[in-house]
Amino acid sequence: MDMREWLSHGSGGDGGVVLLGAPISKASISPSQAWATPAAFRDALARFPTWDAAISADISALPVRDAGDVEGDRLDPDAVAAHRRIEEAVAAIADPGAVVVVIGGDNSLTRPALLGVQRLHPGRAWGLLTLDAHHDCRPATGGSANGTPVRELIEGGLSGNRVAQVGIHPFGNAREHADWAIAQGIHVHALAEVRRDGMTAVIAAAVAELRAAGAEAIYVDLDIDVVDRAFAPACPASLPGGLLPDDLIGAARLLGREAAVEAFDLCEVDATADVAGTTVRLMAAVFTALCAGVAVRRRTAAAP
Ligand SMILES: [Mn+2]
Repeated sequence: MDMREWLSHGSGGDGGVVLLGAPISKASISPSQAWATPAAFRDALARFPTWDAAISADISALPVRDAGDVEGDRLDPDAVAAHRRIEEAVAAIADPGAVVVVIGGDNSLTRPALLGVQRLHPGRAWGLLTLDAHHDCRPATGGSANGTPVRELIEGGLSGNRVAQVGIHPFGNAREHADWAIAQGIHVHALAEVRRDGMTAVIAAAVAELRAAGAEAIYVDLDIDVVDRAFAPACPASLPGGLLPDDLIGAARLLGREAAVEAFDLCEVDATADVAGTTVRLMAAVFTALCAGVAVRRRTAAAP
């Protein structure tokens, strides 16, 4: 069985994974057709098996439900209404104990998706872990955009020390946005730190920081532009000198296994700008790895 068959035949996500597509791109600062990506992503899953040899994970036994796509923003003047639809759709997911995975779409989806999972699990203290070349801490003075979600969430009440960012690129951010992130108490892990210490150590440190700050549940934002532009040509803002594909795949596997992680998003890929399927297949590999992680998490939880 391949990953596409697994996803399309799954009838319930209880205790496993629920996938929701968020085909939006009107809030992208740079031109993007990221609305086209959820469908291309599902097709690319046919390239991947339901067996992850790295951690001996059989994904085929994991419950899954494809909740389909939220109505996107193509016919709207902006992304405002689609953001509302994303939040409502996530908040309405009724698969107990499922890990929610939102497939973008541009990175502006992270704010409504996180607000949605907070409604799904009320009363829990949430943390945000991003893998992203950028802080996404631009002020939302011109409205919600793909460069603003972290700032909007913090200004909306998320404590800065419950945010950790991995893979920040030396040329990815204006100084004032980097300064703002530090001033809020965001835990920043630069690309160079990943290269020096390895992804396993950096993810462990980031999760520990969020837990120490009181986070009981963690939302993981996987912006594919954290990966080097040679491997992520379909991300409008990917850069030379970024992470390698296996860094992000490894991070997804680790975070899939992490008990506190309740939700993911994968974003910023414009499938219409891809080269030889490179970026969309990377996205599919990242999803496969996180599902393998969840499969191992459930197996471990079920063991006597
Ligand atoms: Mn981003």
